[in-house]
Amino acid sequence: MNNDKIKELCGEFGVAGEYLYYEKVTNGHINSTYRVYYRRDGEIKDYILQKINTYVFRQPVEMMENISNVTEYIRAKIKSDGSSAKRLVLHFSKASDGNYYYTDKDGFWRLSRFIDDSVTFNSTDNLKVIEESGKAFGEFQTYLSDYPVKDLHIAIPHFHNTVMRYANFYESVKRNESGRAGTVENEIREYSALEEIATKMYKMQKRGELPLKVTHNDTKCNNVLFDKNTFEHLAVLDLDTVMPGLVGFDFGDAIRFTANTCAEDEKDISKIALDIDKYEAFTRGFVSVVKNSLSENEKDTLALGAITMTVECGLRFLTDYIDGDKYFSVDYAEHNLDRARCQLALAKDMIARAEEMKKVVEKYLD
Ligand code: GN1
Ligand code: MG
Repeated sequence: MNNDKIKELCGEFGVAGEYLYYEKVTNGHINSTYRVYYRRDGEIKDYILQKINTYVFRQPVEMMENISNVTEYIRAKIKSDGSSAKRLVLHFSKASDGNYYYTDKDGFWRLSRFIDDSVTFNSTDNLKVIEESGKAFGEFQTYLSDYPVKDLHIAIPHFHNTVMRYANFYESVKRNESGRAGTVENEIREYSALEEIATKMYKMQKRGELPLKVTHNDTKCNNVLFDKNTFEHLAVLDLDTVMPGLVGFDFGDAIRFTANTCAEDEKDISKIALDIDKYEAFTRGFVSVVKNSLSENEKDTLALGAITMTVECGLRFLTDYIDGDKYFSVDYAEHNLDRARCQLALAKDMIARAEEMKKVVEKYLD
C-alpha cells in the first residue's frame, strides 16, 4: 500500500486536510486495516480505512447495510437519554455517491473515524479491562435487544453452524488439498471426538430451545475500545459478523480468546489453560448486564458456549490448514496448525473444568 493510494481513498470518503502518514494495523486475520493521520485546523485527525476481504464476506454491500443500520440504532438509543454517542459507537463515512463504501479495481473499502483517546488490547492481565470488555459486549446485546432480528442480512451463512463446520471438516480431510492431512492424524481424531459436545447448542437452537438474538459473533477483547486513561469501555468494533445468533456464543468466543492463559497461537501446549480469574472477570461484566434477559436454557449453556466456540474455532483453523491456508491469514506455514492445537488444549481444559465454570456463571446470575 502506498501513500498516494491511501490519500486517494480517503479523498473518496471526503476526508479533508493535509495527509500525513498511515500505519498498518495487524491484529485481524481477515480484512486489511490502516490507521491514517491527517492534519486539519491545526489538529491531528485520524481514521480507520479498511479493505474488506470479499473471499470471506461475499456480500459486502449487505454487510455494510447491517453495520450502518446497527450503528445508527445504537447511536439513537444512546442519544435518547441525553448522552453523547461520539465515543460509544462507530461512525462510518459516506463516499461521494452516498454509500458507506467505495469500490475500485483494488477492492471494497470503508472508512470510519478513529475514536479519540481510545486504546485496544490484544491481550491483557488487567481484570478491570476484562470485566469492562464483558460489559461492552453485554451492552451491545442490550442496545440491540429490540432490533428486528429478521431485518439483518446473514453476513456469513452458517457461521456458527457447528454441524456444518464438522461436515466441511470431514470433506476437507477427504479432499486433502494440501496433502497435509496425513501429518495431523492425531488432531483430526481429537477434534472428531469433540463433535457431540460442540454441536449440542446448535441442535438445541434448531429444536427451539435457545433463541436467536442479535449477536456480535467476534467478541475478542481486541474488538472493544477503551478510554486510554480510565480503561472504561467505549465502542465495540468489528461489526462485520453482526447476525442472528446465540448469546452463549458471544459469551463463549470472548472467553476463548480473553481467558486463555496464552495467546491464540501459543506453541507450548503445556502452558495453555483456562485462566479462571480472567474467566470470572469477563463473566462478572457480561452476566451482570444481560442476566435479566436470559432464559433458563441460555443461563445453563453459557459455559458450554465457551467450550463450543473454542472447539469450533480450532476446527476452523485445522480445516484451513488442511485446505492450504485459504481463509485465515498466516504468518508462517504451521500457523493455523499451532492455532488449532492451542484451541484443542484450551477446550480440553475447559471440558475438565466445566462444573467450575458453571459455578462462576451462577454466582453472577443471583
Ligand atoms: C477472524 O479477523 P478477525 O480477527 O476479525 C474470524 C473469527 C475468528 C477469529 C479468530 C469473519 O476474526 O471468526 O474467531 O478470526 N472472522 C471471520 O481469531 O471468520
Ligand atoms: Mg472479526
